Amino acid sequence: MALDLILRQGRLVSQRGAAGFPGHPDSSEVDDSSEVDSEVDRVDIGIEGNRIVAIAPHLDLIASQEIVLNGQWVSPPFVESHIHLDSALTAGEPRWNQSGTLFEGIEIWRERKQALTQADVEARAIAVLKQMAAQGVLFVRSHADVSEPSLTALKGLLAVREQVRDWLTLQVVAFPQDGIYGDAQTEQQMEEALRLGADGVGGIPHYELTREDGVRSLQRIFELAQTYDRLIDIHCDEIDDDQSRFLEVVAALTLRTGLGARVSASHTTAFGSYNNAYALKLMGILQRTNLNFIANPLINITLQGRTDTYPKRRGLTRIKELWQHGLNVSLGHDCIQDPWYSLGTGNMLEVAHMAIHASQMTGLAEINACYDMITVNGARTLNLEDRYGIAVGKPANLIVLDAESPYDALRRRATVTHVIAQGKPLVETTPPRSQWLSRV
Ligand code: 17E
Ligand code: FE2
Repeated sequence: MALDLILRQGRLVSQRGAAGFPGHPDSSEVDDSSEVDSEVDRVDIGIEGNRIVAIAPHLDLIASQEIVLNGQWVSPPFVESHIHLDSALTAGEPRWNQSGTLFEGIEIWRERKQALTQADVEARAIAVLKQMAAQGVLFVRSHADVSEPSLTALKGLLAVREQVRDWLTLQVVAFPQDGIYGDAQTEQQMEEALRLGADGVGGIPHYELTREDGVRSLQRIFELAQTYDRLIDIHCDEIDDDQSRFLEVVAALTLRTGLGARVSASHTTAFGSYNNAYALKLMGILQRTNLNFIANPLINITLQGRTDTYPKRRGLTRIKELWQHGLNVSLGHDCIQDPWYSLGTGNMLEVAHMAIHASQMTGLAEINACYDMITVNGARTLNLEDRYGIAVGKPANLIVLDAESPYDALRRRATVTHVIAQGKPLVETTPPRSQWLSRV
């Protein structure tokens, strides 16, 4: 039998947490003395069509194309669990965010989005997705602002979802940036977005006009998700206010509806400001829910803490403690060059690198957990189930890194040398190499 593609002599680093609960400290991973890569194997990976059909130390088969990896490490692709593709690449339009706050960002975006066209949204979104895929990201969840009656951002991103379908899986969440009850129309626009095919229902309870509106918005979001059978991903408590407590409402609704892992709470930065007595009680409730948590360390650490002088808060949710309590945490960029954040390159290793620093997850098991947060945990957040991972029978999505292990990849933010998307090579990158010219 001739296969379509064989990757020869790749190394698979078995993520021990991945079989059960990824990154869960109940697994042997918490022991910092354990080796990172005790289960390293050199294998050939056979691909037919868009599936992995064989994995073995040596495949005695031929293929139309072979790539020899010489022991390079093969990983499942990166998962971007939270980005706003509709506003990406608009930094400085019409002006720069001078205060650096979430709220000035929302004001600037309100001005910029008046000029949106579907072509403008599509061109910027595709440019960013190509930038990300070139660095190993093949699964992306994007929010699409549905606060404008035209629904241009949403329609643009739904069109992009189809255009990239052969090489990247895009989920689109209907996100009411200005609040569901900020005006009389947004609630209907949310529903229209779901009819048009949005994958998820979004929300922003901490930005609704009152606490009661915030709670009501969450009730409506859960109703809509049940009616239309969609996922939920809420921008929740993205503020340093220790009184912003919508996460407990999300938890209660998740328990009562039984929606569990179909629900994600994004940002939850106020959790970093809650007093420890409340945080401890809340953590116990969260453990009963199966909720997913998405942190955006690059943006959280720059947007939050802006009203503090010194000491200054990090403005990040309790990433380490959520992980220690067995909850699923994944990471996203949130922004790439937009009114909220002018930097960003689409490299998930930068996102995890920031999480390691800002959450002080510097132990080896903790560093490995941060790698899980940009891979397997993200797949869980996106409800990808058996569509993700390297095993016979799964779709052939995988990346090759110029690194020995997750730790090595994160430390050096290593180059992704090969990206294989749905069975076909998509991108190849040669790592930079310095050449010494004298004095050595
Ligand atoms: N909108 C919002 O409410 N929060 C954010 N972090 C971004 C957009 C980027
Ligand atoms: Fe966001």
